[in-house]
Amino acid sequence: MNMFCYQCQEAAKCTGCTVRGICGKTSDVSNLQDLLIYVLKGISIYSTELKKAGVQTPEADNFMVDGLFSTITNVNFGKEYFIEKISQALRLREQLKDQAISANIQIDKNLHDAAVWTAETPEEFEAKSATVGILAEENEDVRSLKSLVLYGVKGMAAYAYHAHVLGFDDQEVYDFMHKALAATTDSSLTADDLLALVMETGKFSVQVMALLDKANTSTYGNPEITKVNIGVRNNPGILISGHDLKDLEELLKQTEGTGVDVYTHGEMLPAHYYPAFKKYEHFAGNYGNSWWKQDKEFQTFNGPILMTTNCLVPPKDSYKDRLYTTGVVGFPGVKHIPAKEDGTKDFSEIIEHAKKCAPPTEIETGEIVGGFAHATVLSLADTVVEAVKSGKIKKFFVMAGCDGRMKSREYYTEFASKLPQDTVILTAGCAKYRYNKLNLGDIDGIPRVLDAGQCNDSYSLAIIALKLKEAFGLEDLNELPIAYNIAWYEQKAVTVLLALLYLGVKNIHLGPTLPAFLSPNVAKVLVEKFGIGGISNADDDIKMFTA
Ligand code: FSO
Ligand code: SF4
Repeated sequence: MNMFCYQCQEAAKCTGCTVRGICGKTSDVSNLQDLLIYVLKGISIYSTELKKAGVQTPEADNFMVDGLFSTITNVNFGKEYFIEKISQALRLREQLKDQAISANIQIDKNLHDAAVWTAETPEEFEAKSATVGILAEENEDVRSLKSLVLYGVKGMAAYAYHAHVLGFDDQEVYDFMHKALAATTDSSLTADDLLALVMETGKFSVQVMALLDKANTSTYGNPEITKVNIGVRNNPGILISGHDLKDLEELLKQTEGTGVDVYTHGEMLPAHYYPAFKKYEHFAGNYGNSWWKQDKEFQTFNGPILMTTNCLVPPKDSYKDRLYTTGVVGFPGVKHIPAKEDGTKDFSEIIEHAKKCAPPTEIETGEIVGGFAHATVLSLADTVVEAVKSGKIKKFFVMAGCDGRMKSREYYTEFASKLPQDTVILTAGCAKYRYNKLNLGDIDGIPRVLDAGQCNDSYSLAIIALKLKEAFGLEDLNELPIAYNIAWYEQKAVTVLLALLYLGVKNIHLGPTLPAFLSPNVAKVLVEKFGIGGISNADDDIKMFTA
């Protein structure tokens, strides 16, 4: 075994990637990611102690967020990147240790190795990296619970990162993330303690999603119902993908008046719903589909592509020289646009590059409709409640989450198209591309697919459910006519799942496969306590959900 990673839905054989990632991550990078997480745990041990003594650690907070985010699936594939990050992490950890000593904080003599191990050379890093992955935890249930916490915290880091770049921070969230990382080094914790920590991760997942929602809506306005063009224009264009709205804002400003259009790809589609971006004439539309189709769609786009976050796929030579990364994203040999001292970015190189390229090749035409985040849906609440009371809407299906390349995900297209006409799909995340072009019609003007936005906006779906509970005067969320059939892929989906569990949502179905990191015992607890289930086939599942 060269590596071990089982953090995403595409884990090899539904157990884990051991030679090379299905995602394209090499074994040395996978191991170095494990080592970075390991040193981050050491940082969190000191940071948590400092915080207990009333000393805040802002540098460690930001470093932890960036570090965790960079290890999420399809974010960063760079060996050099992780070697540099580990060096920085070791230096930061020593600074925190010195800070703790000078603040007279009593440091445990038997500190975990993550807080004391040190090295300097890449060779030493590589040697250590092969020993610190998740398999170092021998008990499979403990390993499973710690994985749930770690992956939940990784997803939280992505949300916290996006909020932070917009100037929104929540100290409680950072404190919890450190506490959770430090706790995963504590061998005295029982399975019950860890289960409690999993639930607490859900609590702070809700909190960080609320923070990001506030950051996005107070910076860019509440998403509005919007028709997005999926065809192309005749100018050269830049394609922006990933989830970072701040990057998009800067790109739109810098491209204004240059004759270069800006198109969204994948998870950037919902940016069109924000009032702040509608004023840009050259914000041309959405090109293509979800992340895994980028190997074909980046090719036919013809112009440069800016990847702001996941999901990056190892690029093909046919467009690699047109690909740019920014933020925590990276791939060896791909040009990276760093942030300047003041946090802004200079995209002029991409803009000049675009001017030399042909306009995008048209791959489809038409429009898709979205913008049904909580403010819009709640403004339609009376119509929605009336439609439910009159029986025109029998059931809502939350089909949020991620898309992926597995053939078994065709299930979601079939499921959506076979759902009875008196049902409405609530979606968010790139999972929507499996059914957002099916023209499923509407019910009294309410589209049958309501897109709340990015996976980051799944929070909206929780708010909608909570408000509907209120509107119907119900005691329990689970009495609502809402079923949850969620497609997952990477670690942000774990965060969303834990948030829903924390809010008390039961009977969530997860697919296309259950996480490889759920041990049989942990899966049993999730089934018994929360009614978590998998999927079978579209016909039987529709019968089961509508029974
Ligand atoms: Fe998709 Fe990728 Fe948004 Fe994920 S683009 S899969 S959950 O990283 O982030 O929905
Ligand atoms: Fe495998 Fe997923 Fe890990 Fe990549 S992120 S190595 S595909 S489990």
